[in-house]
Amino acid sequence: MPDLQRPRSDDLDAVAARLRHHIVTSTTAAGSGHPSTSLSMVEIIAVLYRGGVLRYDPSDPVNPNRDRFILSKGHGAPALYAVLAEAGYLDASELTELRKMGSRLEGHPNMCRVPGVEASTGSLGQGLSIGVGHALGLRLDGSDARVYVMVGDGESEQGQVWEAAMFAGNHSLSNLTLIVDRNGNQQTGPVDEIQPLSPLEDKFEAFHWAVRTIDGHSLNEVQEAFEWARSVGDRPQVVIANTIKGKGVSFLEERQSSYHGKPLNEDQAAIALEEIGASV
Ligand SMILES: Cc1ncc(C[n+]2csc(CCOP(=O)(O)OP(=O)(O)O)c2C)c(N)n1
Ligand SMILES: [Mg+2]
Repeated sequence: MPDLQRPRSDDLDAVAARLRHHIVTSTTAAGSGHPSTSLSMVEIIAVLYRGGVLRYDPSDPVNPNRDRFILSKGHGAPALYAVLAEAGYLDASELTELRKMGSRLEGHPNMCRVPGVEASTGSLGQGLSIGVGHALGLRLDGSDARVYVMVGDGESEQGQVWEAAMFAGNHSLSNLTLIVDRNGNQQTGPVDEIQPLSPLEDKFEAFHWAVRTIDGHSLNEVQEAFEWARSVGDRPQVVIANTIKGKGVSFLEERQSSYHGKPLNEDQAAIALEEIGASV
């Protein structure tokens, strides 16, 4: 079997801008969905899929040697669909079918309908457990494929996340990388006011994980973090990515804690697209 490629774009800034464009247009066309959630994860998925991190082939989506990306915070589906289009799994013209009756681009990702979706998520808290299963299975198979899971910070209040983290640490699952999209906000307000996670680094270290904290909007820092993760070798790694909910759209950034799950109307979307400035 030929080696899988790690696709790489020359212009990740342009990739990120296109992802933001599609996040806004798809959720506005749907009249529902989670644009601010999706905007906070853009640089991370841009680097994963187009920055030479994940090995994959859109013409062979279940190749056993592929690296896996599991979006545990499944309400970020508009971002996942946008990057799957960027990666060649979907046609970008389909993105505005999001959440329409009969569309396979459901509000939360459905692995039975969309190629490239590794897990059906949306009920928060489950993705890391699924990733642990993949990582353990790949190790048993002697595969060098890697598993990447993204969780939200509000999601990380759930007990199942910590059960999976404890298991991964105890079993030294070095082929597993967790990304925490630490945008500081959950559905009803700031994480620090509802159920603080701090000191998050210490908690993962206590569970035998290697830990790195970065600016999740710096393409360089994201890229370096994934290089670091691959080099760790003896334990699972967590990249704690400090992000901004709604990043790239000024009026979402200003009201991070009150814009969860709200699409932009047509006028707002026009302003947002101007700020994003993508050429699509
Ligand atoms: C088990 C479960 N409980 C509640 C919800 C409803 N819900 C959807 S998004 C969300 C907040 C998630 O916050 P966070 O993980 O920080 O994600 P963000 O949108 O900030 O990226 C909640 C509570 C859900 N989807 N699943
Ligand atoms: Mg959050």
